[in-house]
Formats: sequence, C-alpha cells, structure tokens
Amino acid sequence: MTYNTDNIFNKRQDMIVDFAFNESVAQVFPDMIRRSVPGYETIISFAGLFAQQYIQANSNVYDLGCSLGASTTAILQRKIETPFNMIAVDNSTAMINQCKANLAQFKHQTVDLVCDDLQNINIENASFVILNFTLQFTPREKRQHLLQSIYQGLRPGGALLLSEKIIFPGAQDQIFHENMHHMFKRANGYNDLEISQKRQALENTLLPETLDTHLQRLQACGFDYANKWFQCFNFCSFVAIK
Ligand code: GEK
Repeated sequence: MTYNTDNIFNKRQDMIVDFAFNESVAQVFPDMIRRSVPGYETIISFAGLFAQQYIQANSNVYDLGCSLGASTTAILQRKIETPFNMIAVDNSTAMINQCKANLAQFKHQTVDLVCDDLQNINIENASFVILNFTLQFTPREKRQHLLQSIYQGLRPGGALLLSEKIIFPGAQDQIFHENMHHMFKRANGYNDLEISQKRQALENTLLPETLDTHLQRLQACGFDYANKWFQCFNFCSFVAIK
C-alpha cells in the first residue's frame, strides 16, 4: 500500500475542528506520524525487540490504538517462535480497515482486529501490551483505571510499552522542547500554517501529561519496575514490568 503525503492542514481553514482519525487521516497516516513524532520509527522497531524479550508462551499480546498496525507489524516481522495471540484494537473504522489490509501479508500469524474503544477491551492472560501514543487521546480521569486493568490482565513478568507526548513542569523546558519539536516539523516539510492549524485541532483531543505523572501512575498500579527508556524532545516511551 502506498500512502499519500500529509497536506491536511496546508490550506487555511476558517474553523478548525477537533482532530479525528477519519478516512483522510488514515490515507496519510504513516507520512503524518513519521514527520510529526520525533523518534517514532525508533520506538516502532524497538517494539519488536521488547516483544521478543517479554512475550510468554500461549499468552495474549495487545496493540491498543494500533492505527495501521505499525507496532503489530514490527512484532510479526520478528517471527517469534513462542506461540502467542495477537490482538490489535482501534476505535477508528478507517484505521482498522486499512490495518487489516496491511497485516494480510503475514501468513504465519493471524491477528484479531477489534474496532472498539480500548476502554471496553478485557485484558487477560497478557504478556505484552502496547499503548503507542494512544493513552494521550483518552480522558485523563480514565487513565488510572485503564492502566490498572492492563496491570491486572498482565501475567507476572509481562510488560507494558507506553509512549506519549509529554509536557514539562518548568517553563524553560517546555519552551525548549516545543521549539525543537516545531523545528523538527519544519525540517520535515510542514509550514507554520500547517503546524499551527494541526496544533489547534489537537488541543482538545491530545491531552499530554508530565513524565512524573506517568511514572507515578504506573507505580500506583503496582508495576514492579517502571521507567522511561526513550525520549526525543517532548516524546517519550516508558516500559513497565509486572
Ligand atoms: C502506531 N499506535 O502507529 N480506543 C481505541 N483507539 C483509540 C482511542 C480509543 N479510546 N483513542 C484513540 N484511538 C499507533 C499510533 S495514533 C497516535 C497511534 C497519533 C486510536 C486512534 O484512532 C489512532 O489510530 C490511535 O489511537 C492514535 O504506533 O496519531 O499521534
């Protein structure tokens, strides 16, 4: 499948509506996320490595907010010999339809594709769970409960990979990382109008938190180990082990 270049925000819009993962976004998504999220490709390839380390025999592996299946693809490309069930979830029909087509290339492993809100998913018998830039789109007050249910559904020794855009408690840090993120997008061909219209569209939908809030929440869930393993400007990835 070839995807189009993201130019969704390059025309001035009279009224900016909240960002939605619709058909037009799904058609440009790989280009959009690669040009917008510093470190995205590194995190995706490392998801395969985490999978190899943490997947346990006859367990479930969840990719929550799978979009077009990038993390699932990274896992399946590893050809892990331990038998496991792969479950990929997204509440966008456009994403799930395209994800299904993308994953059809894998003949050695089927994937249960679920089009639903991840809050409705019963996590059970899990050894590896991925929330790659998904938790940030759920209401803040629901996050503790969600992560707690992931913790409950994980086997001992199982892992959660959580990646998020973060904010900083200090103004200087916030300004530095925001500026560098802006430069990253400029360097990837987005102009100032596109950057500011996208920022406005995401204002009410992508709700970032600080690094400490994430780590404290993971600790409160009961994880044995929780730490940041990757950061590129204001984008971070955590691992938590039960
Ligand atoms: C990747 N993980 O390529 N329930 C299910 N899905 C949701 C929900 C929800 N409540 N809220 C948002 N989504 C992917 C990238 S993108 C990140 C994840 C980004 C879905 C939404 O439809 C979208 O596909 C995904 O989460 C977020 O590694 O665009 O910044």
